[in-house]
Amino acid sequence: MNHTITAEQIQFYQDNGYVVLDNFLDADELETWRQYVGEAVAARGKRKLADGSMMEEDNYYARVFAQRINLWNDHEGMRRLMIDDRLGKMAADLAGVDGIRIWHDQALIKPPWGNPTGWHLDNPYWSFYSRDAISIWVALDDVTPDNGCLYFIPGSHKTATYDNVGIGSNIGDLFNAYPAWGKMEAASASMKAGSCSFHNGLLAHGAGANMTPYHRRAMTCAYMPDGSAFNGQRNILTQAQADSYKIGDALDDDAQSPLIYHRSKAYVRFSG
Ligand SMILES: O=C(O)CCC(=O)C(=O)O
Ligand SMILES: [Fe+2]
Repeated sequence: MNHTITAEQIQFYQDNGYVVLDNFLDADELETWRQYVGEAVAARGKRKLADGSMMEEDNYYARVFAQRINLWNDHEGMRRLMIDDRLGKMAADLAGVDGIRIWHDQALIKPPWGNPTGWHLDNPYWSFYSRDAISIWVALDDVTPDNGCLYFIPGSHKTATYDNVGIGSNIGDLFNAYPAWGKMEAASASMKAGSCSFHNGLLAHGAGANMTPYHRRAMTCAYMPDGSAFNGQRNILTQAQADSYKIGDALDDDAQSPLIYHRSKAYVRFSG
């Protein structure tokens, strides 16, 4: 795993809200990620969350991507891949924060001829608000504008608010809420399998349609800066968990949101 982050990459991320890192996984690691993601997703069936509280329905959204969340919860290999301090340090360095917790991982697999991913922001959906929230997106297949690579509006994280525009079938609805972004050009992020990108949780992003007869597999993880507080939204929490927090309480439950890296603490690395 190439987990070095240069000062130039940090600056690019801070300015643009995203960065593409080529050759993140080597060939063996890529095979491991593909295998574990394949096993974990197959074992889920239609369950998006392990406890069955979110199920995939047969609708437009299911043809955007198969979404299976927190695979680290119920697949030992995925747990080892996700609870990795090297990933946490990359995220912490790019975001400029001291500690990184997993908010949720997710496999996002566009089916052959899959629908595009509408333009959206991530962080407004989550149970905490942070201008430093960050996600990794790892390409498990080569991605290009042909099969649903990501697109970003560079710099949009700087002017984003927490106004949430749900992802629907009109891919450009976000631009009704943010008309200035609608006049900007998007950057596409073609990547070889094994490369990755990071994007800020308030960066406008989406993905194109899959115009190929093959799957477009991605493994992603959304990270929460350590010290973030509950904002009243349930998102992926159970109702009991959400009920146990008051707005403003720290989301510091290591069983739900493991701290995978902190500058001032030593963490055991689980690799392979
Ligand atoms: O993979 C996609 O189509 C969308 C990914 C995305 O929205 C994300 O990782 O936040
Ligand atoms: Fe997203």
